[in-house]
Amino acid sequence: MPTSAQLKEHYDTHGYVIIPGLLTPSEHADLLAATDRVVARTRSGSWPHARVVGKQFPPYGVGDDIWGVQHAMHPALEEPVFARWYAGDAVRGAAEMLLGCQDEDLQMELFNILVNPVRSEFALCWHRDDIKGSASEDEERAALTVRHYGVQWNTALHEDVSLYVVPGSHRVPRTAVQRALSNDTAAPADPLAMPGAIGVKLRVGETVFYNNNILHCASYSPNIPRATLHACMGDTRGGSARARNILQHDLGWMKEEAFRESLNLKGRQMLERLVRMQEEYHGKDIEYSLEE
Ligand SMILES: O=C(O)CCC(=O)C(=O)O
Ligand SMILES: [Fe+2]
Repeated sequence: MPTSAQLKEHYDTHGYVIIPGLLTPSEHADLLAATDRVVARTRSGSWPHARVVGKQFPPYGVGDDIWGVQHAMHPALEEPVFARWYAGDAVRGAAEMLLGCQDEDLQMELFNILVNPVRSEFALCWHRDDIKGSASEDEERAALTVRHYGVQWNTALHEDVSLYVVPGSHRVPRTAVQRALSNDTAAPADPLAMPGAIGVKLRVGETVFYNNNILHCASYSPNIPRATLHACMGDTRGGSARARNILQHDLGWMKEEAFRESLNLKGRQMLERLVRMQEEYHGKDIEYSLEE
């Protein structure tokens, strides 16, 4: 087993790292059972917050097939295992190790679930989450040298072969060939045609943490069951650096008392830091209480 320092070194150098063991067998069973219930609700239309086949970025709209479920921690889903695991020691510990921060810096962010479509294949084009494909080389270079104050991860509840990344691309602008293959519109016929690309294969229970500005894409097949927890967490030392990426998702429900009450102490503290960032970014909504 690599040391923490080796894992962090791999993450910093290559823009991603695979870490096993962030869930116990009983957590895996509980998370998978909760995921199956939530996915069934979403496929039937009773949970409206879906990632819809045909649409890569929010707002996702409506459609007849899905590739993901939004807001796993929403109290209306009544699945507290998601928030308990998210705010638990294993996940927080890994995030703190990669961010080089402490518990008191951690900010709650997004927690979604990625699944296979059931009707047709679907794929995401090559992209960076927080830099547009149309960015010039100089814009790209400038955005990539800004320090990153968050981690994003995929945790596989079934084996997962959907994600592709270009290791090291979180630090350098695209080459001309890479740029031509990441135009934000066409899904790749063959992800491995991208120079430098590798497929990220996760065994059950493994987690890949990746810099969300690494060049990445994903491909989904109705014949390959997928149930992958997809989440991110911030480091408040970055101020509102995370706001643009995080607040594009509709997070009003996270400010409701029912959600706060569903969390343990660590979860509440992380939530309070998110709410504070949201207030600073929008400069309003000051009535929300940050008191315990
Ligand atoms: O399906 C995946 O693993 C990647 C999803 C992704 O890149 C995104 O939602 O921006
Ligand atoms: Fe992405």
